[in-house]
Amino acid sequence: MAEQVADIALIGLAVMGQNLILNMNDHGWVVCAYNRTTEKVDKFLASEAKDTKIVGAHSLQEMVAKLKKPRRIMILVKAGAAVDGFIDKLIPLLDKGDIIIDGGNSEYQDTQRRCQQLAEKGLLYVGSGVSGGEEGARFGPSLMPGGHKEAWPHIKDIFQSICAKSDSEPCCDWVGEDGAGHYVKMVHNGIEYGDMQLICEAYHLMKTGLGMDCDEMSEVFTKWNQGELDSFLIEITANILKFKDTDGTLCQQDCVICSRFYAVERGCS
Ligand code: NBP
Repeated sequence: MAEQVADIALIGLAVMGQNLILNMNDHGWVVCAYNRTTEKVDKFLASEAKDTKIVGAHSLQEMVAKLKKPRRIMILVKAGAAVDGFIDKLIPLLDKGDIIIDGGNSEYQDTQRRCQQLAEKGLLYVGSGVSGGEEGARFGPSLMPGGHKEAWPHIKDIFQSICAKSDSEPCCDWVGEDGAGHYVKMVHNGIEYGDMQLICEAYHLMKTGLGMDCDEMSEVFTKWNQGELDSFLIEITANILKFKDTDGTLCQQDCVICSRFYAVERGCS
């Protein structure tokens, strides 16, 4: 039988999973990495995870056997059927009191349903919003865990060590029962997308109404970022407008704000 060495397992070695594992490793946690396509486990262990305490598994059985008890397993895969698929495969491998955490962007009603499903099996379930993208996952995300509160004492230290800090306060606390974590993440995303829509409407008015060029608009966003509107989105908008592609045109990066600016360019704002 494998030695129970890992504090937590993380399923899903795409951008979010890999970065969160490296973040956990930096904070002293031993993580067992697993992915559906197991070649990615080997690739990760041989590259980014080389010379760390991170261990890997090539099957869910092997992963579960490497975990300290109560077992803590975080899933960070595409929301929807992939999450249900892993939960169904994990249930027969786990013991009462073990904890499954879904850190993806799951729909909160799915999380409510999964809480009920796992409560019937004596397992604990947490649905956690994770915010901050790739950079956040690596160096400090905002975490919004909710679900079965009995799980919180077992995951609190891990979550509050890896999350972002605001004036040394962790950007992570228990947000409530059932699908509360994913509900909060949904509201958070709604605010973020509303904010991006406002930025794009401001761009549209400045460009088509006032005839301003990108440098002039960038100056306005830079000024806005020094006052009440100081925020990540206003800051990157100022930078996007300042950026010149090699042909001198507007930034063509693959991000939401750039693609919306292009929608304005094409007259379909
Ligand atoms: P993706 O959302 O691109 O998912 C890729 C992962 O899902 C891989 O591990 C892949 O395994 C696995 N997967 C897929 Br796709 N279909 C599967 C299936 N049917 N069965 C089992 N595994 C499957 O990864 P991500 O961008 O790292 O995001 C992970 C979660 O975090 C998502 O829910 C996302 O919405 C959320 N999130 C993302 C961000 C961000 O900035 N990217 C921010 C906040 C939250 P494979 O390698 O075998 O194909």
